[in-house]
Amino acid sequence: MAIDYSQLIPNNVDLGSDRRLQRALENWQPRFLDWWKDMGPDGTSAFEVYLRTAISVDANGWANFGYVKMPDYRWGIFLAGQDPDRQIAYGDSKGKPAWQDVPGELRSTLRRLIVTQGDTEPASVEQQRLLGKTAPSLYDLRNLFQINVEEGRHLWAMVYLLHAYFGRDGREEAEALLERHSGDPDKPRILGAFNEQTPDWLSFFMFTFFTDRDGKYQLASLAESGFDPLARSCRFMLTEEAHHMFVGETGISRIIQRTCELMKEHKTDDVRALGAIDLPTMQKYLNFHFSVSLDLFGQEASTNAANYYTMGVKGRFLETRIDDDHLLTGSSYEIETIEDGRIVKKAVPALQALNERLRQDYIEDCARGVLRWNKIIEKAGVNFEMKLPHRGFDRRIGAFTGSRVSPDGKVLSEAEWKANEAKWLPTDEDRAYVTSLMGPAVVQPGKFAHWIAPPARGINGQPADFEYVRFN
Ligand code: BYC
Repeated sequence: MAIDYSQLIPNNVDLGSDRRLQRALENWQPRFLDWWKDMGPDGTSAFEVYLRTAISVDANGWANFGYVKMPDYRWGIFLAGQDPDRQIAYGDSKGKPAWQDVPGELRSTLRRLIVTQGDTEPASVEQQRLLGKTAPSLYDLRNLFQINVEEGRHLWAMVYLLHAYFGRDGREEAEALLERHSGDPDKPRILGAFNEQTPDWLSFFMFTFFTDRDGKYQLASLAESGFDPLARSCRFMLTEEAHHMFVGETGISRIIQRTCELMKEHKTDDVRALGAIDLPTMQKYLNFHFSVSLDLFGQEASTNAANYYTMGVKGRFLETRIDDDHLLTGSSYEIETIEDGRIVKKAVPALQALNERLRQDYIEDCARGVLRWNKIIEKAGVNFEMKLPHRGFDRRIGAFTGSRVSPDGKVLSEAEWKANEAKWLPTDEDRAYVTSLMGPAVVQPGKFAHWIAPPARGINGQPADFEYVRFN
């Protein structure tokens, strides 16, 4: 029986008027639900979760709160409002009207970017599949599920573009998005960080702080795309993304706060003996997630990035606010690289350095969050400072690959690295300790696991003991 998708899938793309598109989505939707059942949050289909659902893009419509069973969540398709006069802001097509359809010569490039973006969304849901079993509170459990359903919606956003604009190839790519799986040796996800595990809540909060923030910067660059439907999709996705980073930042803040409280109360640094997560262990997790996320920006000098820009498919962060010629053909940009065993600064054509420039914007944003974490530590009177490691630390993509760089930016021999690695990155023992603190899930309203402080306020103004998840 035909499903009325304009009813079932809230949307502002007039789905009801396009039979071909409807049929394509009718085909894909049950596969998505099968994937959600098999690879989404484990054993949760009967839970009723206090979720926000977007039913329109305006201020009142994008955050509708209510109890929803996740398989019944209405994964809507929303593009930010259209500016009929929008012009492409950069590259060879600068000043031309934004494209409402895919220019033939950009078809494979755009498809590839949309697929790469789309691939990360279900990947993160897969990575977080088991976390519900060890949630430190109902509040946190609800936030995990909110993020999961919204990553699902972001997948829908990219699948909509593939179905609506890329014909048969697009439909095949949409299928493949459900066939690759995080960490699968035969069919892995496309980007490295999305094949790592997110086995515990410290990892989850670090992931949502660091890796979701890559999402923010990549989406912001794609929000500058000359292909208007992509730009508008990404602009709306960014609205939801902010909550994901909030969960990461406040999650880590609350762990820091709890740890510092225990350190003060018991006048000790040895908080492991007290069942909390010590600050040096948090620093190691930070180092890991930061460096894995830096890799997501690609090579420092990249002809792909130069081509994306020149062709008008992917811009810079807040492109229109930058005061330059938006062509970048004559300018250069300084990147760091390794030459003769030393880290050196080197000017490269600015067009080639766009990945690095975006990475730099990202690093500055991360640093502001770390500063806020340090304020909590300082306020507690504890003598410890969290730091972002050097951008060359433990990298697998780009100029630093194959070199050993310490967190403070010294190039090391393999022996020096080996002698210190356990101080800088989580060891098996650290991971086992953090895992030992996880679970079983804390399910009494208003109660929190011992190692994390309660949040400053509830979701949507709800009280501390609100029943965010009802188990049925
Ligand atoms: N892993 O010239 P380069 C999010 C490949 S997160 C594996 O630098 P380019 C989210 C690259 O494909 C945001 N391979 O590449 C967060 C290329 O391959 P070819 C996701 C990698 O294209 C949390 C080769 O190396 N969105 O939304 O400039 C939860 C040369 O590299 C990696 C996007 O990424 C890697 N890390 O840059 C949920 C936006 N890096 O051409 C969601 C779309 C590079 O030699 N993607 N390679 O076969 C892009 O804009 C670009 O593909 C990248 C790579 C920036 C990722």
